[in-house]
Amino acid sequence: MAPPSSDLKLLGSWASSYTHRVQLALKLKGLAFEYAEEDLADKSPSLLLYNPVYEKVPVLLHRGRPVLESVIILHYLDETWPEVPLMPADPYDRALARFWCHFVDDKLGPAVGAVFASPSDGQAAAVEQVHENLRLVERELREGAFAGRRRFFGGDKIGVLDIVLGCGSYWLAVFEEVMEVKLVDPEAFPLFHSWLRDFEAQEEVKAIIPAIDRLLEYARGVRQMMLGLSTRQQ
Ligand SMILES: N[C@@H](CCC(=O)N[C@@H](CS)C(=O)NCC(=O)O)C(=O)O
Repeated sequence: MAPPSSDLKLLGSWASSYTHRVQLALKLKGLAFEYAEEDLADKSPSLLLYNPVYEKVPVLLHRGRPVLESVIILHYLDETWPEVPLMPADPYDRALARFWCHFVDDKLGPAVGAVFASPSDGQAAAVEQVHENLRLVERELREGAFAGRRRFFGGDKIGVLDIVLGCGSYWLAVFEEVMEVKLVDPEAFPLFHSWLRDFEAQEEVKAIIPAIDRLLEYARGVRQMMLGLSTRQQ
């Protein structure tokens, strides 16, 4: 049963893919929630109170108690409201989903972030790191753990790994444009590419991901700031 909206409150940031993970999970589960936009340059007392360790969004408050870290929040939601499951039923499939969620945050995400932060002379190496990680995903989809999977990693419906891998993957297209690089060549990564297009076409996902123009403007601003900082440091 969906809780009354006062039960769930999300502290988030509009451009944060970690926040989008939680928003998407809440939407897929049909859970009403209150949303508070955080200014990450001027964090609210609530954010500092509820996440004093990392001081980061997202923070989910359930009846006033904070749940922290996007993937932990997804698991919490799944355990508390299991009616629309995000985790696979089989323990081995659950272990796989957890492992690849970890891979997204531990390897793929940082590699994508490094492209965005790279100076022009380090860009090619940073792009190669992303390709190396995408090759790993493509191989799993073609002949590894996810060969023969149904439409999504979660089966016919979006699951936890779709959420974790998919929320953030739209930054690939944003960084391609801002940095003038090719990150997801459909010919090199056909299975990943078609999975991503399918994920992004889902109504629930379209409702969460901000407009590309807004993301582009934001990314260009951050890139300018980074370039300004790096020239000042020279
Ligand atoms: N591992 C965290 C990462 C969250 C994260 O990096 N949040 C960023 C926004 S995208 C943030 O709050 N940054 C503020 C800061 O670093 O001061 C999660 O999965 O929730």
